[in-house]
Amino acid sequence: HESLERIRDALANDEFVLYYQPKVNMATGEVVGVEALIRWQHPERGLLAPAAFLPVIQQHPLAIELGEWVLAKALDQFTAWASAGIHLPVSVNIDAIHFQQADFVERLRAEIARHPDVVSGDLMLEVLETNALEDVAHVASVMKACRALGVDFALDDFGTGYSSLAYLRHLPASMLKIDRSFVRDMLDDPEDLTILEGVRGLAAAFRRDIIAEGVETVLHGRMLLAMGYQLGQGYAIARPMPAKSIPDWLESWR
Ligand code: G
Ligand code: G
Ligand code: NA
Ligand code: MN
Repeated sequence: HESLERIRDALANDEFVLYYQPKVNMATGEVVGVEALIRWQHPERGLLAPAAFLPVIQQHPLAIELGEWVLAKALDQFTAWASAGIHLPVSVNIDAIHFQQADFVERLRAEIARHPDVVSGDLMLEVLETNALEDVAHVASVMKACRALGVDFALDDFGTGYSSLAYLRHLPASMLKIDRSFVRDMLDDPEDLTILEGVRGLAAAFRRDIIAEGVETVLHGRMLLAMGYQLGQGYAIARPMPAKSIPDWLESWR
């Protein structure tokens, strides 16, 4: 693990990069958006995954700074694609510490205003349902204010937290991302299959969209489709890739 100070320097030195992983409608083939995933282009250690540095800053104010960098970068990229005639809604992972930031909604509003191509439905924020959403009423009101800006939320890794059902009940997130652990083992484990079926039913009952992450093989995709999961993300569709690779991927996917 890297130190907090080193991560601060990396932000100042512009060593972070965003990769993008497509999300598709597996029934129609439509590309519904991309998820921005941070990487650290470390001068000595090479390309580092988030697990190597995000845990160090979790719940630290630096996570807010990094989150704002990610948001700005992702919206810049959205705008660059839009200018090239490619409309790709983008989702960004945010640390729950943003909900403790008094001016979060105002700063989000300003960032969106800096990107006039971004309209309602173009930006989604993915929130891990496991970390620090304890004050559900407060988080719900912040989410509501963001939704008024046209920003949607996804509950990430859905089903792994202690309070999944309370979050589903109380948070105005339009999307559930069923955790990839359930998807990974669905072909061998009937209990995971049951969970996938149950969560799909819950999503339908609560009128939320649902996406399966970790779609690693075509067989996973076929099974998911048969179970009523239309949206998917995973290695069988596309790996996370640099922004510059997206146009070629779109071409090959068509
Ligand atoms: O890209 P990878 O699968 O290694 O990501 C691992 C984890 O890191 C995932 O849970 C993902 O949600 C999280 N993650 C990726 N990029 C970001 C980011 O920009 N901000 C935050 N807070 N989490 C991220
Ligand atoms: O949910 P979360 O944001 O943590 O997940 C995003 C991470 O999952 C990305 O960093 C990406 O590298 C990883 N990922 C994406 N698709 C797959 C997949 O099909 N299988 C596995 N094992 N990991 C995946
Ligand atoms: Na995510
Ligand atoms: Mn996830």
